[in-house]
Amino acid sequence: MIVTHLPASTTAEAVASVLQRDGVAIVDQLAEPALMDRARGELQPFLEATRLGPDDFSGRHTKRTGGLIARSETCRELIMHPVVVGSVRHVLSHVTNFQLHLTQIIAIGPGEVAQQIHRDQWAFDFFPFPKGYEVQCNTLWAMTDFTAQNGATRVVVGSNHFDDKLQFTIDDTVPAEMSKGSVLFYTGSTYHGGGPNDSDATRMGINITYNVAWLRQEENQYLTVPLEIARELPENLQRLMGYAHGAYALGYVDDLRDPIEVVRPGATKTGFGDLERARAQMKGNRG
Ligand SMILES: O=C(O)CCC(=O)C(=O)O
Ligand SMILES: [Fe+2]
Repeated sequence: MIVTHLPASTTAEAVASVLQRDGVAIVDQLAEPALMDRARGELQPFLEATRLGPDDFSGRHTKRTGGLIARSETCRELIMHPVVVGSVRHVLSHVTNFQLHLTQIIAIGPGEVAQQIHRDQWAFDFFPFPKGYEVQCNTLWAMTDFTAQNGATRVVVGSNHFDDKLQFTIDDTVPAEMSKGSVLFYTGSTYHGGGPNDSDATRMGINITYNVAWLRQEENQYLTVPLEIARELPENLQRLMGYAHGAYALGYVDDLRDPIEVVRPGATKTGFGDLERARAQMKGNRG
């Protein structure tokens, strides 16, 4: 059981095809290490102000700092990275639209123990989605190197094909080791968990996840990113945050208006026409 590594020159199709097979893939060095340092610099004050996790699942030696769109311009680049968005589009191509699910630094401190092995899609109240129906596609960017010793994410390769609600121990997993600037992809159905940190330094990752737009987001983007900031963002990022229809009738504003109009007045004439364009575009991109 090994995690497949792809080079930074990979295509979204290649990532999606490994994800279809294994539920997990790493793209090496997709970002320059300097970009990860820049993100870290922007986020340092927020990290320092973050409290340790309140329970075993969050991790009592782990800090989780969110709101990355508002707090870090560099993270916006990671969120919109074409290889990532392209891969997500493939993995979630069975739905009308997808959206940003959460943005969070996960800083696993020395002494942290292994997190319970889980599927991220259990967040949806443990709904038993049909096998093969992915509702989530996740990324975890390495802000430091990820090693077996410092808490690299533990994964069960191929577990996207397994039954639901299984229990695993760390011995059933392998560490997703990667260098700073690399990114781990894993689907919502893939069993995984944060690794134990037996080193004396903090393992830092940026977790950016995407889900089908007919489900609720983990991080509430509308309330996390102040409207003054949301209004200034690029249109494709606004749409990804959720200022878009989730499906034909989902998420409209008052008189069937497209939510994009709230942050970008005049962006569309009619809500549904825009959705049709988005659909056609998605089909074209898939083609
Ligand atoms: O930080 C990690 O390596 C993974 C954490 C995780 O899986 C989670 O919090 O859901
Ligand atoms: Fe997880």
